[in-house]
Parts: sequence; structure tokens; C-alpha cells
Amino acid sequence: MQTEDIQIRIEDDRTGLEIETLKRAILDNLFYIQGKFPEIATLNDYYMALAYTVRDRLIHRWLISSQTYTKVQPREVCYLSAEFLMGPHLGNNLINLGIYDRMRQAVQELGLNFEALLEQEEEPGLGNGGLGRLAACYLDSMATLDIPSVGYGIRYEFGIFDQDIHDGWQVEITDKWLKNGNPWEIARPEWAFEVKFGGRTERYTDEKGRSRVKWIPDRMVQGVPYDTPILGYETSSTNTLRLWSAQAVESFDFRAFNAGDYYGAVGNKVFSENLSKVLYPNDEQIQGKQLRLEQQYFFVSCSLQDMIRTHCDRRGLPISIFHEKFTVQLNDTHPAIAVAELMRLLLDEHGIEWDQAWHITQSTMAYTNHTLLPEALERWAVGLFGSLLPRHLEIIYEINGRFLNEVRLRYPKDDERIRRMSIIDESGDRYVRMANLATLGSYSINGVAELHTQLLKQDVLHDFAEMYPERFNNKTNGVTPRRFMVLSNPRLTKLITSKIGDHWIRNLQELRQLESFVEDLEFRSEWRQIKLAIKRDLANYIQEQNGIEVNVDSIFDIQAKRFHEYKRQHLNVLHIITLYNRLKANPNLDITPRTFIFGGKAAPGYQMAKLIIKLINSVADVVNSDPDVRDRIKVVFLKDYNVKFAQRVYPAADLSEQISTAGKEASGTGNMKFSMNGALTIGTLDGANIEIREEVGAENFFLFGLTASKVSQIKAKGYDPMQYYIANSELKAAIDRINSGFFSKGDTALFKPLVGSLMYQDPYLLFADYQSYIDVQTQVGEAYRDQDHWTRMSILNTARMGKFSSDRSIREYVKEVWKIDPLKICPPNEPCSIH
Ligand code: T68
Repeated sequence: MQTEDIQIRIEDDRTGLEIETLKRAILDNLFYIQGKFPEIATLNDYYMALAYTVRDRLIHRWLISSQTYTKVQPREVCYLSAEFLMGPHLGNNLINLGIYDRMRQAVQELGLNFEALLEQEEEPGLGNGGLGRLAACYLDSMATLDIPSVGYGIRYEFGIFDQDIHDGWQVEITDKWLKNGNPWEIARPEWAFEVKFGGRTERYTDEKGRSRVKWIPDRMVQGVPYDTPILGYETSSTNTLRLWSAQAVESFDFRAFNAGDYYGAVGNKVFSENLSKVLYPNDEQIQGKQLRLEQQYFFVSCSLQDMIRTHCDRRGLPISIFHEKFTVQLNDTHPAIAVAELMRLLLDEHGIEWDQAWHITQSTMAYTNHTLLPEALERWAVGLFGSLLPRHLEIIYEINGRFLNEVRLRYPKDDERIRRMSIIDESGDRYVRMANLATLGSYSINGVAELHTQLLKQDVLHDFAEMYPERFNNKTNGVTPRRFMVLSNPRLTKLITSKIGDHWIRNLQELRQLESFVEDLEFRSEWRQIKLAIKRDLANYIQEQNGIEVNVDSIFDIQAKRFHEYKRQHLNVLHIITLYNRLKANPNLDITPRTFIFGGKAAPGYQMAKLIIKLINSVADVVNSDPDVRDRIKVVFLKDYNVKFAQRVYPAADLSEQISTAGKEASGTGNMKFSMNGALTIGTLDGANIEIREEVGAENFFLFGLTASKVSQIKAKGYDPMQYYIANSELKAAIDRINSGFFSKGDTALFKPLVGSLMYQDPYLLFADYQSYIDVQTQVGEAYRDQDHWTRMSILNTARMGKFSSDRSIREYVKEVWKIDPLKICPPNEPCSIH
């Protein structure tokens, strides 16, 4: 097909990529968009002008993409996620447009500081951690691989809180990320949808004499889409991130107002606008709050209505082939209500019969599980669920009834199995189990690393995997090398590219070619110099932020991730205290100097996680100022860990701490980002660590600890942490040191909850893994002394990380799950044909 007819031909300051054009465009946007002249423009005005200059160039590609999709009507992926942890857009868009260096020059020629402008961008922190960041990496890869896709989520007015530290404690501060405006989004109020809540259902007979159901809600909210363009790397494909913002519905408001219920009307406005107000800051633990279910249903309903409108109205296609044109990937169970909502839309709004509706639904949905932790498995009290979504509860009962009949046929008289597989948990108070709903409603169910998928099939979804083995598959996570190497580590990128060219950026397996440079003395020296320069940058940042001077020749030993007991930041602390005790006992002890760096947020209601942060800061205070230590160890807690900051941290690490209790971390993705940037990993056989070790080689990975199966065995036998405490003098000394009040100015009560939990329960087996961890840390210290050997291991880590590009993950989803063909988008102003 010739596509000249869908070319948009504009040749002006909004599209040109030459330095002079870019300069003119920035000044033009400063003038016309910001309404400022240079003499009075603030840094933010210049940032906005620069961002609009970049956005203009995206929009051209975006509109060509969207016109092409309208014309070709390809199959599309809709990635439904309650979280998208995008991080700053500007730098990434410049990389993907291929004009990073040119733009820097343009900006400098205008007399502006490019780095300061990049820094000026407020981070859109619309996610908690790994799950939200994975969604963002996948958007980048889908666009890069020319896969027509939309990311659907919520435009939270306040994202994940900013973290401050007061007296060693975490303090949460509201994240007002929209305060200076968001140049990357475009509001589309004309494409809003209404979402119903509460009320009751009514049966009626339609004109064809069929029995139908009508939902009469008692509240209504409007979802307004805000669109952000997502450009791929070295392609014109530009997909959409569509985030829904909740607004009051005018007509609904007026009805109450006319009846004299002014407060009721205003109340509805408050209810509506609260919906998308704030992201729930809890990762891996659910709270069962009504507002959270409202948020989930709100964005799911808007998104499905949007897909159906595109399909039926814009493309004029019959609803019966909806599943051929759309596939929905559910990012965990947060959007799992989509199963019931699509059924409702098909049954009640489109008048489709049950069996066909179920066929369409089940052929549309695919579900990714991200956790096995029981406290993170979503379930909603039936009462709450029914009062908010009465029609959905009926549909779920019907799905469940039909399903359990099948189970009964297949496994007669197995009541236990029926109880386990039911969507409704009836073991006590009744709950809707969202994982069961998602599993049953999906044609594909996947875990996020080999071990995780295996445990998922063995444990949480065992009965389902037995009944529908063909639906289960693994998709090991990946991360985008554009943001986490090219953008965040320009020095290393330049060195790599000077040796092997730049194809590795879209085909990460090509990093393997670096292996042939391992024996090259000069290459190793350059590699080492680069790491040192990056460490110097981080050291300056630490000096600025924390006022702590660190030794750049020490091992930068970094643990950066959300705080959770299963991630075992406190095991890391036990190692620090052990080293400290050794130095106190023997001040002349020859140890490899280390800088322990921590970053991460704790859920605001998670007391134990917050206490671990306090412990780190308390240990830091003591260790950093003890003259006996003589700067051989330093402890640094860097506050407010987010994407922006992560990009600074990964490249600077020598050692990456991936020390979760085996079987608990579904995959991990930080582990990949560190290793790609040449850090060595100290880690357990958990999540993707196992696959990373397989790739980089056991000799380039510091392994310690129990395996997942050993962990369950020990637990089954009855684990007694006290035995380890009694038998291990160094462990005992470390624990006693905390207990004695040594780190808490004599306050022996402060860390009691933490120490007590370890000594008497230790649910995450720190004591059982302690000695192994300490031993391997000793090996790390020794290995670091041979800088040349360490550098070889570092190079091999980077060289062998090709598997962990999110491009690989997305290729697997495309081929094995979604079955979508790539669709090339014509570059602006170049006639081409669509394949
Ligand atoms: C993470 N999960 C996994 N959850 O812990 C991690 N949870 O192993 C994995 O690599 C990553 O997902 C990507 O697959 C999360 O990040 C959450 O953030 C979360 C948020 C809300 C509710 C529950």
C-alpha cells in the first residue's frame, strides 16, 4: 500500500533536527508557549521550552503512527497497569530521537546549562517500584520493536511520596509532580468516559424477548484521558501512554443540585476527584481499601470502553472479533476486574450471549503474576465488592458457578480442590480472590523469572496449572538499555560503542563481542578509569547530600530497592556490624575498604521496614564517626530513591546486593541494571539472579545462601533462629550490639521489635544465611584487591547481560503470547510503504 496519502508534510521549526533549527525552536517556544523573553525566563521556563521542542518532534511521529494504526487496523496490545514508573522523559526522548548530543550543543550555544535543564524535570513517579518500572521499560521496548500498543493507567495527581530523613527516620512528603505543569501530556477531554459505581441491578426483557440486566448505579465519575507519546529507539513508532484522570460528571451533579441537594452535588465532585488523587504507596502488601478498588475499576472501565470505541466506532469492526484486534496484558491483579468488566460490557451493553462473551473475554486477557507473597495476593471482601460493583459480583458468581461445575466433572468428589480453586474464598469471611479471577479469565498466565514461574505452578496457582497447563508460561523480566545504559552511563556507552559499534543498543546480545577485549590491557584500564570517574561523581553527590566524605577506591557496595523484610537490608546491616566489631576488636585489621550505600523507600504503614531505615542511619552515625574505623568502612543512606536517582547509582556500583530470601523475590530488575553497568552481584539463588548467574558465569558472581527448596524444607521442619544465635559468636555479637543500645544512644527499647523478630521468628531466615553471607563477603573483599581480575569480571558481567534487555522479553511476549506482527511507521517527510 502506498502511504503518501497519510504523510503529514510539515517542514518547519517544529520538526527540524539541525542545531540552528533546534535553537530557534527553543526560543520560539519560550516566547510563544511560556510567554517569556530570555531576560526574565527561569530555569523552568527554559526546561519547558526545551521539552516542547522535543515534544513537537515526537508529535509528528505520533500522528503518523496513529494514522497508520487507524488505516491498517493492526492487532494491538493494551498494557493495563495501575502503575507506570516512567522517570524523566526529556533525556530518554532525546536518546530515542537520536539527537541527544546535537541538542546539548544547541542548548549550550544558547548559553544554557544542559545538565541543569535535564535535572529540572520533575519525576513522574506513578509507581512503587519494580512492577511500575517494568511497565515503563516494556513501553520503550514495544515502541522500539514497532509493536502497536497502548499503556493504560491512572494519572495520579500525587505519585509515590518524596522521602526525607529526620533524625534517621523516614518522613513522607506529598509528591506534587504536576506543580510546574507537565509538557509531555495532552489532555483529551473530548474522549472522556463515564464510570458507574454502587447502586443495584435490575432484570428486564429486551425487544427480542431476551432476559437482560441493567445496572442502576448511585454514583458516576468521568475519566478524562491524558496522552503521552512513547517513541521507540531509532524508529518512528510512537505509541501512547493513556492515563485516566477522574472528574465529576456534570449532569449527575446537576440532578442533585436541581433537587436542592447542594452538598450532595459537591460531595459527588469531591468523591470523583479523590479517585485519581494519590497512588497507594504499598508494594507487596494489600490494604483492602475501598478507594483502591475504585481506582482499579475506574481505569479498567475507561480503558476497555476506549478499546471498544476504537474497535467498533472508529474502525467500524464487529464486536465479535474484538479479541482478534486487541489483547490486554494485566500487570498483576490490579487490573483483574477487567475480566468481569469486559463480560459486563459485552453482555449488558452489547447484548452478546454468555458463551460468546466468555470466549471473547478469555481470548483477550493475559495475566502476569509478580508475587508469591501471601500478603500481596489481592482479595476483596465480598460485602465491599458487592456494594461498589453489584453487577460485577453477579457476573463473577456466574463465572465461578460454571467453572466449578467443570472442576467437579474433571475431579469428582474433590471438595478441597473446589474450595481452593473457587474465585470466592469461603474459609472465613468471604473474599473475591483476584488471582483466581485473572487466571480463569486469561488465555495466558506468566511469571517473571524461571524460578518464579516454577513456584507459581507448584504453589499459588498449582490447581490451575494442573488443569490448564498450556496456559502457563514464563517471561523473564528485562530492562531497557536505552535508559539504563545509554542515558545513564554515557561514558561506558562511548567506550563500548568505540569497540563494537552501536548496534548493541537495539540488540543487546551484541555486547558479547566485548568478551574479546577482556585480554586487552588498555581496554581494561579504560574500563576501570570510567568506573572510577563515575564513582567520583557519586562521591560528590554523597558529599553534597549527606556531608559524608567517601573513598572512591573503596568498594561501592550498594543496595537500592524498596525496603521489605524479604529483601533483607538488615542482613546487609549485620555484615556491616560484624566488620565493625572486628575492627573494634582489632583496630589494625587489614580489610578492603568499603562504602555501604543504601537507597529505598518503605511503605508508610510498614513499621518494621521503617525501623530498618532507622537502624541503617543509626549504624551510619556510629561507624562514620568512630576513629577506630579510620575510614575503612562508611555507611551512607541516600534519601528519596527514585528513577532519576537510580540512573546515577547503577553505573557507580562495584557490588550489587541482591540478597532476598530464596523463593521470595519474583524476579528483580535492579539486579539486571547493576550488572549491565559492570557491577558484580552478591546474591542468593532467587528470581532472575539465577538466570543472571547462568549468563555471566558462576565465577563472575558471588553466590551465597540457602536455595528456595532448602528454605521450605527448613521451615517445614520448624526453624529455630535462636540456635544459630547461640552457636555463632559473631552473629551473637552483632545482635547483642544492637540490643545493648550501642547504636541508639543507650535506648535499648528502640530496636527491640526488629531484634525480637529475628531472634524468635526470623521469617526470612537471616540467621540461617548469615554465615554464608559473611564468608562470601570476605571473598568479595579479597577479590577486589586484585583490581585487574575484578575488572575482567566486571567487563564479563556487562558483556553477558544481553538476555536481560526488555527487547528480549517483549519479543517473547509478541511471539508466544500476543501473536502480533510489528508494523513499521514511515519516518516524517519520507514516502514509504507499510509492511
Ligand atoms: C515486583 N513487584 C517484584 N510490586 O517484587 C519484583 N505490589 O521481584 C519484580 O522484578 C517486579 O515486580 C517486576 O516483575 C512489585 O514491584 C509492587 O510494586 C506492588 C504495587 C502495588 C501492589 C502490590
